[in-house]
Amino acid sequence: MEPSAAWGVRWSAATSPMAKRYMEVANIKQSLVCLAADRNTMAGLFELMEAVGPHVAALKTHVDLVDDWSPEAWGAFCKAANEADLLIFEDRKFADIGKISRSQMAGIYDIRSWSDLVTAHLISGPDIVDGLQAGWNDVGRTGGVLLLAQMSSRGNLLHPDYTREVVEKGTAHDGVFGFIGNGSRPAELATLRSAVGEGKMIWTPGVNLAVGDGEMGQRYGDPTEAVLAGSDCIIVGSGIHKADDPAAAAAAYAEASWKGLLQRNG
Ligand code: S5P
Repeated sequence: MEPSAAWGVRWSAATSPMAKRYMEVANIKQSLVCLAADRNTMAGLFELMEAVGPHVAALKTHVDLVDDWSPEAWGAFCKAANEADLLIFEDRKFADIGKISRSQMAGIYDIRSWSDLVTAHLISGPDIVDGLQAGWNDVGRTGGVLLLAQMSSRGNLLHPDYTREVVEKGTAHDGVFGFIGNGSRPAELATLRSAVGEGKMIWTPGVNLAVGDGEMGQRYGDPTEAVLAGSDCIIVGSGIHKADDPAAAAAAYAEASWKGLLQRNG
């Protein structure tokens, strides 16, 4: 199937090269799954990626939770991710002023040199997006920012008025790839999608085939319902990496997400 047929209006409306790249990979793998690779050893990360790479379209990392991190091991990990056709998304949740965010793209982890996408809060104002873009620009690379418009955790402070302002500012900025929405609440997600329109991505954590409450205030909704409500990518962590058979779990999430996309555009 052509990506334009699978993605419908999103294919023509979301014109950023990174969005097109994601939609193409998702189409080839028939998977709208981003693996939240929340393992804290390099060996665990390699093992996970090897098992689930064919079933997922992107890889989300938290570079600062790895116990035995080294630049060499991380370089090899990112190379393997690129070879598995995965966009690399560092979920750093930047929140500082523009110039500091730019500097934080460098430092020991040098996020600007290997990430394709990063998350940011817009709490400090829109210059953070320019700061992050300057970070990629400093090493001759391009990337996209996912702004947190909603969160999946209970009691979070991203209230509807805040969400509305994030969407207003984010949709107008070329450096913004899209938004993080709350995958655990399809109704909230549908509201977010109508505010965002068709031109930007919405990626959603808080998704699990076992709907309900997770650890420490996490909440989970159904993957297919999230896609039907307007999500373009389901971010799945423990549903895959804590499964007895991560490859089979990843395939099940891929199928649930792909079914949702075909139904949404059918
Ligand atoms: O609102 C949010 C935003 C994010 S990016 N809620 C989240 O859970 N996340 C991330 O998604 C979180 O940092 C974690 O890496 C992943 C969810 O993991 P799971 O194990 O609950 O599926």
